[in-house]
Amino acid sequence: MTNEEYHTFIQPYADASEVLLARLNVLKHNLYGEASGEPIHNIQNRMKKKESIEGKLRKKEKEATIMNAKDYLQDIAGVRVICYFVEDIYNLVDSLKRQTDLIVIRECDYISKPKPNGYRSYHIIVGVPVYCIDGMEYFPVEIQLRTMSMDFWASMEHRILYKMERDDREKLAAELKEYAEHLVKIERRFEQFSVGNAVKL
Ligand code: 0O2
Repeated sequence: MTNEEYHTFIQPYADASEVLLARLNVLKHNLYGEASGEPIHNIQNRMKKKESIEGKLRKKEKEATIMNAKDYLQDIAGVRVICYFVEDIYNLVDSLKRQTDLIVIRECDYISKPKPNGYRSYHIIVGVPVYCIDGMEYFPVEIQLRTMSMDFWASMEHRILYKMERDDREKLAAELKEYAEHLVKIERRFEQFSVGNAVKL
């Protein structure tokens, strides 16, 4: 895939991502009433780089073409939503699902069923309608919803272990799994201190 092909290809995915960011920002401000806090701490987004698209296609044993990227990759546009509480994640997912012009392509709840290594997050791939002069087409955007503690763990694990070769892999993986379990406990403790149980001074 040439640089030019990549830039033309990526544009509608970037547009879909922008549409979704706008929707998430609206939910950030109005999902709960004034008295309660906002559900979202911060939102990050990224477009998959050309080299990363090519690498992922090669791993799937597909030729690195634009056609294959469109057919086999659904995480070209990615949005990460960092929330305060687990409940916020489920409320946001419900609200997104009620937006009838979005289509749910795939979802995976790694919160109720964490990965064996301790990874937790809610993944949902939605088809976002993008309108252009030729009409409308859905483009997939992968949304990862996490609490701050899930994000802390996943970001560190991504940095030091995920897809890495290390001699101490097994030992480190066991230690990280233990930390993931500690974080679940801390998260639950924080839930007990949430707004429902507090009055603003
Ligand atoms: P990167 O480097 O973040 O881009 P897919 O791989 O998307 O075709 P799959 O296997 O269903 O299909 O994806 P999954 O398991 O839902 O994971 C998608 C993304 O979630 C990963 O993207 C990671 O960003 C994140 N993720 C999943 N499992 C883990 C984990 O164990 N640790 C961490 N830190 N992140 C995880 P990529 O493309 O694999 O990686």
